[in-house]
Amino acid sequence: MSINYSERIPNNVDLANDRTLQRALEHWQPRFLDWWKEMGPQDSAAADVYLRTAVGVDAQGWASYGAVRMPDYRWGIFLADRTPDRTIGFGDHFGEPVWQQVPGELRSQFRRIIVTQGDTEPASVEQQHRLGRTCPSLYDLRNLFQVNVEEGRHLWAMVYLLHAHFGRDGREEAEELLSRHSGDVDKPRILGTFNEPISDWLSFFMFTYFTDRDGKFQLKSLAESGFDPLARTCRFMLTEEAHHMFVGETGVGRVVKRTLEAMKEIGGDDPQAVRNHGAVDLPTIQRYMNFWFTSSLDLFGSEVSSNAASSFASGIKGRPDETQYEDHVCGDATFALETPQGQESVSLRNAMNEVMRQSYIKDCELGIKRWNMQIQRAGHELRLCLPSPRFRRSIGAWANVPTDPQGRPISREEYERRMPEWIPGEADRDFVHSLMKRVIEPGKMAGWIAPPDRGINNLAIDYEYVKLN
Ligand code: BYC
Repeated sequence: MSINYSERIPNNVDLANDRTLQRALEHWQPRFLDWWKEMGPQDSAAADVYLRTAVGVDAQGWASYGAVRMPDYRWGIFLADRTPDRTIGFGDHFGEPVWQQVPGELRSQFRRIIVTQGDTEPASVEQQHRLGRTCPSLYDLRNLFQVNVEEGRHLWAMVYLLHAHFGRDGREEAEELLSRHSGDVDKPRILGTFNEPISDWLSFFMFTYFTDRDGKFQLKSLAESGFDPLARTCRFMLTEEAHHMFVGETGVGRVVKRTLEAMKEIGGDDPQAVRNHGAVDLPTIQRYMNFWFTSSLDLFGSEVSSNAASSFASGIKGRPDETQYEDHVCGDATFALETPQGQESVSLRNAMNEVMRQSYIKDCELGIKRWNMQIQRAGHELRLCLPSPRFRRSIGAWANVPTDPQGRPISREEYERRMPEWIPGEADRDFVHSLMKRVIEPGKMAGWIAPPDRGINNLAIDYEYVKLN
């Protein structure tokens, strides 16, 4: 079904024919807009931004580009088209027809997962609230705003499911999604990473590389769900998510590129000299990577999880790209797990979080390889690398086990003493913050980041992507 933009809430779910649901969502809409005004991107209300808006959900022509005032952005409800005769692809209900309504006995589990997913979307907008004030270019400012409006739309996606399928509980949860706030001591966001401040653009690029990639994997696993409306909404969200990871990968790549240019200009790799030259030294980039990667690893939950086992068994949440596996039931399969106590064999269903985490780590490695190729081509020895998944964990078997970044157990005293070598310390943050100066002349870039290879939608890099008015 095509997207109807003539309605107050654009949608392709035939909202006009469900007046109760339409009224409930129209009641939530002003609250969302108030939240956006207060917590969304600062100083953006008067700006015309070159944004991509969905006009259809098919693979070809879903995106249309044009200048939009962000408060007028048409956040709406878009589900990927239905796959006829779709069946459940995993777990105890393997092969049975998918559900168009939530089965009563799975209601609270589904609600918990949809709320957790929904909570991350506004959380990330809140985390990025102030970044516009220090944007390195108009191109980057536009990308930040694009990411923000799409996270806002992803919130709409989950709120639609809550309103349409969970009655009064769902409506209450939708309200709560706007009343928890990132970093709030009394009402924080649900998952750890979404309460970490993102106060500089290096963190923003790391977040979009590592944390949005968790989004990719979680959405892929929910796109397998037996609850068809959830699967369809996640399939469409994934098309938007890809741009966020592009922002992260190219963002970090451009920082590395500028650093390598600076190293060439000064004829050396001394970190302090690189800093004096106005670029971010490679060891600092590594420390930022360590921080956001380890925090994002926790987002997959515990290695051994009865929640994960029951989500898989009951058809709520599969594995990303479930069709790549041969066994979709995993009734008595086992999984070899490395724990601080040694190797343990656990039921595969219980280890589904770890299966996903391992696929995620492989995916993270691809970008690191590309950044290292840049460093190698520039003739330098240093290589960026992902720390061990045992390092600095707060969730799961390795939580609170002191190890070094290679995953070797060490004493707590050494762990605490050496932490500033491994993740950004105050001096690193102060330095990175000192670089964050707003650049808003079309085509100009801040001195710590290289220009992108190309502009948005084949436009020039010096196109005025944001008219600040
Ligand atoms: N922080 O059995 P366990 C995205 C809680 S990102 C705090 O180990 P389970 C995006 C857990 O909630 C993708 N708490 O794990 C990216 C549970 O608490 P309750 C977001 C944590 O349940 C960038 C308890 O520990 N989507 O889209 O198997 C920008 C025991 O849980 C954490 C999803 O996460 C943590 N890191 O799996 C914008 C998908 N980890 O319920 C957007 C939906 C665990 O006992 N969520 N806990 O009070 C899920 O599938 C699961 O909730 C999790 C955890 C994978 C998160």
